[in-house]
Amino acid sequence: MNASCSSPAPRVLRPALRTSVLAAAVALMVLLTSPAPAQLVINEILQNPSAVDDADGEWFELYNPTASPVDVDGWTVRDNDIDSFVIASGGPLLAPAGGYLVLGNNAEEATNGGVTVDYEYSGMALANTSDELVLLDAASSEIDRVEWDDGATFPDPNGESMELGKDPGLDNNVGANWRDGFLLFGDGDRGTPGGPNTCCFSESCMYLEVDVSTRAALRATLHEAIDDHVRFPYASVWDILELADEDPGDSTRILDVYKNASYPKVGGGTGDYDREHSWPKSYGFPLEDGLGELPFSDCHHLFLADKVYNEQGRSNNPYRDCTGPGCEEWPTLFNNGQGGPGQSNWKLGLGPEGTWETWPGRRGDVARAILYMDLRYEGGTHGATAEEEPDLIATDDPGQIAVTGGVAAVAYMGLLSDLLAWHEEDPPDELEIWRNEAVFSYQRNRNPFIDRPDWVRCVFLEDCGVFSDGFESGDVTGWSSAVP
Ligand SMILES: [Ca+2]
Ligand SMILES: [Ca+2]
Ligand SMILES: [Ca+2]
Ligand SMILES: [Ca+2]
Repeated sequence: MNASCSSPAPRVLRPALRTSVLAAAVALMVLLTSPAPAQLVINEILQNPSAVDDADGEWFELYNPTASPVDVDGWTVRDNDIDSFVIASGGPLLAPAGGYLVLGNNAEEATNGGVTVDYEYSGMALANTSDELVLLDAASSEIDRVEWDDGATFPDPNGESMELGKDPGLDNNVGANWRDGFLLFGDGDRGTPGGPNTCCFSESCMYLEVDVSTRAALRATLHEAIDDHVRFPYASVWDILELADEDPGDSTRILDVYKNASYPKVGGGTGDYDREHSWPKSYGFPLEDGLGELPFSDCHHLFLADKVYNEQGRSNNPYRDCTGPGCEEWPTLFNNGQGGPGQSNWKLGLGPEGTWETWPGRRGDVARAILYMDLRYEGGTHGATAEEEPDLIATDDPGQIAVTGGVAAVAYMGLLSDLLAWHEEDPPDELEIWRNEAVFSYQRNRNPFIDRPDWVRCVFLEDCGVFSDGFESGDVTGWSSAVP
């Protein structure tokens, strides 16, 4: 599976280079974008099914990006040599406005791998190496074409479809704009026949289907936008975290979350730092392997942390302001323009009754990580692994926070009010934006509260007034003030 949807890779997105690189990326996107939108787009192709024979399970999906339905009755599909068929549906066959049509070589769901086919064709085989799909309208005008190339630039999967990226206007002649299908369908192959594709290359694409009309709609659609991320086994997340937590001053080093110490990258658990679960794994998902691994290895809440600060300092104390006598100081170092005297972590007690007040420079980071976990995990199952997911809830009630002996269906962390205050006190900066991009490039999902800090007020405080950029009225200009 090609897990990365982010382009270009974040390692070239150092903040100093960000503006010029993003400008180049925008220019590249323009080059990759069709000059005029086609009426229909060849959007997904399963040329090589695994669950059933190719003779039963090949299909391709057409997407209608326009605001009107398109009738494809009488249209022709062919390749560059002899394969060809005319769509003869005995009446209108409509690709709905903003919707999809699936054409397959077998419409019988019991034998075609479990895909719902809108039109069954014959006279066309989709080669697993190199082949073409050419779509002609009833007047024989070419509407769209895709030519795949045996893996040279297009994905070359087996048992997974090829999906065009979801970003609007992507040129489907460019192999790099395609990705392997990811979500399970039917009898176990992967793809999204008849529905939206899964891969977003850009931040704005991630939130295209977010509905900000009500708080409930925002929460539900934001959850959908970040759900079903690409899971990496816990043993493999060192690479992701060493990129995400890279020291901005030195790409051979990492910056730890609690001590603000800079350490040389060592690539896997033998150095001065380890992997901190900002949502402690003992609260809901203590198992490293198999059941419960999904939040366990979710890099949006994992931070590289000084081992002593992680294990003897923070431990599994909930996040909250440390007040009253007895708070123990855990100082920070000055690095990356912050930390040092007067910017300390504070600790009191141990376990669910305990307290860990994260230092001012990173308290917003950990707050947004916990808020992400609350939104990302809502129960149900993962769309690509079928693994059960917990419902994680950020709470203000310390009595709800408890060590769970195994994987819990519902688990709590807090304290919500302090996290919301920390979010306001320490808004996203370059360090955290970098981290979000790095994790996105692997997991295919983002922390929306880094991209859109104002959504926190609506989701968690029921304060859904006018957003600063007017997005709720449909205006996406100036989107994400946090990203240049
Ligand atoms: Ca085939
Ligand atoms: Ca699809
Ligand atoms: Ca911060
Ligand atoms: Ca939840």
